[in-house]
Amino acid sequence: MAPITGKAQIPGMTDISPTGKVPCLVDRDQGGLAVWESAAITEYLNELFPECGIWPAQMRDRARARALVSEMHGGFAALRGECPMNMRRPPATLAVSDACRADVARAGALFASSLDASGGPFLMGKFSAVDAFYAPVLSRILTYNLLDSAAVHAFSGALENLQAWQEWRRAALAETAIVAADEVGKIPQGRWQTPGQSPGFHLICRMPSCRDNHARHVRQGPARQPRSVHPPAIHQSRARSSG
Ligand SMILES: N[C@@H](CCC(=O)N[C@@H](CS)C(=O)NCC(=O)O)C(=O)O
Repeated sequence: MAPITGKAQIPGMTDISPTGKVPCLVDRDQGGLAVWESAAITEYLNELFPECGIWPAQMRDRARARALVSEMHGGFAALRGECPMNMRRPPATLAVSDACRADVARAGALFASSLDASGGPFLMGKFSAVDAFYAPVLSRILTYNLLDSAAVHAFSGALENLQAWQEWRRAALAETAIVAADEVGKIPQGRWQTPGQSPGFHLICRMPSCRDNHARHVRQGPARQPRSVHPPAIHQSRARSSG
């Protein structure tokens, strides 16, 4: 496991992944071909293993699956910005913005409509790329107690039964590095922020991936309830449990 500290901080990282980010697949069978960006990796794996059902078999289902994956890839900005995936965080409610609540409502609705349409247990019936893309969304919903619905329970039940999910979770729990910027909602005394609690100060996160949060905290000013609290900028190694 290599700690991710941003492309400026890991010597050689951009030699592997041009953006300095993960995921990046390197195919040694193709002379070390690098494929970065999760959507491109998905298509590459589908070309290599067409029999694996990465996309559904029917054209109509593939169209819907690709739309859902594109929506996830380019959307859910508020949820992703405010609620970093953090499998080690004890589940606890986080006060989030209206935009984040809208993202969660949309995720809940698409879980419900997809499970209804497909009959489950996964979003397109059988496990597919759609589930892989929405697993981090589901993880955030569970970690921050953002939505309790039948569809969330059904989807989490299906994912948690997967060996891949269990291995992912085991690996995340085994990580020892603390990514300070991702410890959202934890106030300095070590207590978790709960709705209605205000730590009474604003901390500015200078991590590169959190510039949006920085702007929002500054704009909100001290009179308003902070949506989330990031510890101060700490230039330490970053280890991601997810994308
Ligand atoms: N659009 C890219 C997003 C890649 C991305 O943002 N990766 C994050 C982890 S989820 C990362 O590597 N961040 C590096 C860092 O924050 O230092 C994709 O879908 O693959």
